[in-house]
Parts: sequence; structure tokens; C-alpha cells
Amino acid sequence: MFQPFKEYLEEQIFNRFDLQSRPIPAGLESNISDRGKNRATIQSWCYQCPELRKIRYTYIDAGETAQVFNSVMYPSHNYDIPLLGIDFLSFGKKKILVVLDFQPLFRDRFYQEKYIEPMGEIRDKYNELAQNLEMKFYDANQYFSKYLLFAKTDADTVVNRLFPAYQEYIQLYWETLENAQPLTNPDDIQRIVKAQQDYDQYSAERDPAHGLFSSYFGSEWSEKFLYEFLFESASPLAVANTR
Ligand code: BLA
Repeated sequence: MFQPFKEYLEEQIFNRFDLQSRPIPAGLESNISDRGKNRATIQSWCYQCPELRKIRYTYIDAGETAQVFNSVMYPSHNYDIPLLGIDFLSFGKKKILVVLDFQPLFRDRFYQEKYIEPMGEIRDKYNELAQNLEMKFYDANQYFSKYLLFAKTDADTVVNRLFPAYQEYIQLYWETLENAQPLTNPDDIQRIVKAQQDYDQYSAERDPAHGLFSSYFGSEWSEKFLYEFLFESASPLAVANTR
């Protein structure tokens, strides 16, 4: 279902950046589940380049039952630009949930104006993908922009609307990165380190995927996958009492 999205992302990053592989902890790069009646595979890829300190993406293929494409781009710490967040999920072809956003690190007006407002023009072309759905796990006011695409949709819309929207958001993201002025002041850089770390902590604690991963691969593997790969700057101890 989302294979063309993965291929587009790969074609883009391979041609645009001087990529280096970024190691994925042993045992977390892939897994296969034979639990229950449905076979599921999960596979992840991770790269870095001077502009992006972590580019990760994951594909879950459980045939008709579930297809998931998830990705986050973390800019290098000397850029204050948003993270690019992608979460496309299809369950049994009937339930399709798509989320795509420039995930803001800060919420002040200056930041909004600089990095979020430029998304508005694209967002306005894809009204059917911006449905103002209520968030149950996350807080829409934290790490999400007002121009996120967030929709429950169908397979035709994924092909005909989400794919072009995805390409436009990604192109704008590359432009944003190209135009970004690298920070040089250590205090400014430290502020980005902290903000990206907070994002990981928040995301690891809220991620609704924990249940999905656990059902296929067990809770021990899931916990490791969340804290040692997806959101590796998060500390599991900080949430020991909340799960
Ligand atoms: C929702 N994301 C979900 C759900 C799952 C995942 C299972 C719940 C779907 C449901 O309602 O049944 C799955 N999340 C994953 C997977 C990974 C993951 C497979 O991190 C990792 C491989 N989520 C992101 C990113 C964004 C994001 C980068 O990981 C930003 C674009 C958004 N996912 C997001 C949102 C929801 C969601 C906004 C709805 C959650 C809510 O209602 O609060």
C-alpha cells in the first residue's frame, strides 16, 4: 500500500544527500512474527548526512491485515527547523489513517511564521486530507502544526491525493532545510538538542504503536524498539510508572 511512498523517499534522499548508514541496534533492524494467523514483517532503515542527523523509516507488512509506513527526519542540531513526521497506516484496507507534518520544536510566533506558514499553501490544496480529527493519544498542540495532514481515508485517495501531497510536503521540507541558517552559538544549539530530546521522550511515552508492535513481536522487543531505535534519546525510566 505505501511502498511507492517509501521508494519516493529513498530516491529523494539517495540523490540529494551524502548519506551514510546510521547503525540500528542489533536485532531491531527487522523482525518476523508468526504469532497468530497473520505473518508480519517489520523492517527499518536509518541514515545520516551533514544536514540530517537521523533519517529513519520503518515498514510493517502484515499483508491485508496491516501496512504501515512510518518515518522521522531529525535535522542536525545546528538547525532549528521542524522534524518531518510521516505515519501512514492501513488496517485491513478499510481503516486507513494518514498523518504527515512538519513537527515544530517551538511554538512561538516567530517560529510559526518562519517554518509553518509556508506549508499553508500546500495544505489548502488537500482539504480532504486535513480533517481536524481529534487526537486521542497525542496533544495536537505539542509537536504538531496547524497545517498537518491528518485523515481517515481510502485507498483511492492514498494514490490520487496523498501521494502528490506527500511529494509537495517533502519538496517544501528540502527547501526549508536548504534555506536554513545553521546556528553557531552553543547555547542555541543546546536548545535544539534539548528540544529534540523532549520530542523523543514525549513520542516514546505517547506512541500508540506500542500495542501494535507488542501484538506482533512481544512487549520486550517493542520496548527496545521504541527506546533504543525509534526514540533513542528518550529514557524508559522516566515512564516506568506510567505504563
Ligand atoms: C496514530 N500511529 C498511530 C496509531 C498507530 C501508529 C498504531 C494508532 C492508530 C489507531 O488509531 O488505531 C503507529 N507509530 C506507529 C508506528 C510507529 C509509530 C508503526 O511511531 C513507528 C514505526 N506518529 C508518528 C509520527 C507522526 C505520528 C512521526 O510516529 C507524525 C506525523 C502521528 N500517529 C500520529 C497521530 C496519530 C497516530 C497524530 C493519531 C493519534 C491520536 O489520535 O492521538
